[in-house]
Amino acid sequence: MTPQQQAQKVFIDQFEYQPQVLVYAPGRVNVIGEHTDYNDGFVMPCAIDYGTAISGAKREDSIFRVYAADLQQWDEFDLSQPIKPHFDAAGDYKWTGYVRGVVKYIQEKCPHFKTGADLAISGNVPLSSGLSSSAALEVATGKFCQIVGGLDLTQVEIALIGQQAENRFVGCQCGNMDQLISALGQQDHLLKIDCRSLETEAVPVPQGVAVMIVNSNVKHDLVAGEYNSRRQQCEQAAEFFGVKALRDVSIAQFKQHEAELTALDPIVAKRARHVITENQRVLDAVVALKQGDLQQLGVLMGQSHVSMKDDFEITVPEVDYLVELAQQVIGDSGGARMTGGGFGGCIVALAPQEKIEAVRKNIAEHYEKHTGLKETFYVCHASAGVSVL
Ligand code: GAF
Repeated sequence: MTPQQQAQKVFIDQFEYQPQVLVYAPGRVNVIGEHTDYNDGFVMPCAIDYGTAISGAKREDSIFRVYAADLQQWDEFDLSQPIKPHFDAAGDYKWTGYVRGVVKYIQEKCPHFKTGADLAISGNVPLSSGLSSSAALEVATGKFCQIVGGLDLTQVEIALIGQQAENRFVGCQCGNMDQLISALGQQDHLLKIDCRSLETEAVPVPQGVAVMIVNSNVKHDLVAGEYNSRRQQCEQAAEFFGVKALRDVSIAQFKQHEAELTALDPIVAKRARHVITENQRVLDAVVALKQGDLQQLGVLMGQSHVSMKDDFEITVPEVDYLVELAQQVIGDSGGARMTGGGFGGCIVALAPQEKIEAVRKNIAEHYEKHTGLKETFYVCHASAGVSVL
């Protein structure tokens, strides 16, 4: 059953009447440009064909009753009262933070929004795997509120409200990539996003090229992880260069001051090197994709992975190994790298479709033997962003 069908079925089971609204928002995989979004830089993700659906209906009062079908958990809050967190430090009921946070910041933007609703949520984005299940839930919630409340909000505004929920309500200082791609994704395209101007450019996935995702099944958790500290280190580096964000530092400028910054703080210097070079790799990857140059794309993805491993220090050995296994088969016909926030999660590989089975086989033969963990392999399709069905 799809998340859409599941959400509708569960709504009827739990609320015992017919839903009026069905929205769906996808997760994402980032092909290149990691930890560049909160540095005002460039990213190039695509939305994937895994996502979160909300089936719901407007109520006459101001109560939000929410049922998370996959977790079999309830939440309830009143839109006429200040909205407060309901989750605990151990991460229990964390999902409620994404829903409550979005409603809270929608109210900040649209203070008249007091429309209560019943909601059933269901999704199939693997949790804690770096494929943005949280952004999918935030964007789906924002879209749902827009529809039931008749609110004048753009897709970009919905995405940025989702980011605020994460930053100010849940406490993860994430950038804007995941919510933007969940809102703006385009079928069969990657989206180059300028995370400062919010300009986007759709770049077609070349004909015959597969987007593979392999989950290491090493769980990552952005709040508990070191994500926020990476962001701080980037801010320190920007301060050193006297700029608003690392986006404003060219590779030449970095090289000129690299020794000085390294002497001052070698860790901060490495973090800056990753972000500054990664921004350029995104721009180069756009050119490579447009020219159908998969070999060059593979080189850039490989460099991106090494940079995340050595300079940003966000990969884990299991993920490094998955990249190695994928690269062994792909050779110079495409590329592979870690995707997402890091500290576990998934790799992404782009290669001609004929390579899919060989990549799958090489990983199946070696990964579990070597790590004791079983991978999960997905072939995904670049998909459209949030929709009302
Ligand atoms: C996570 C964050 F939520 C994004 O904003 C982004 O920084 C990403 O990690 C790393 O590129 O998904």
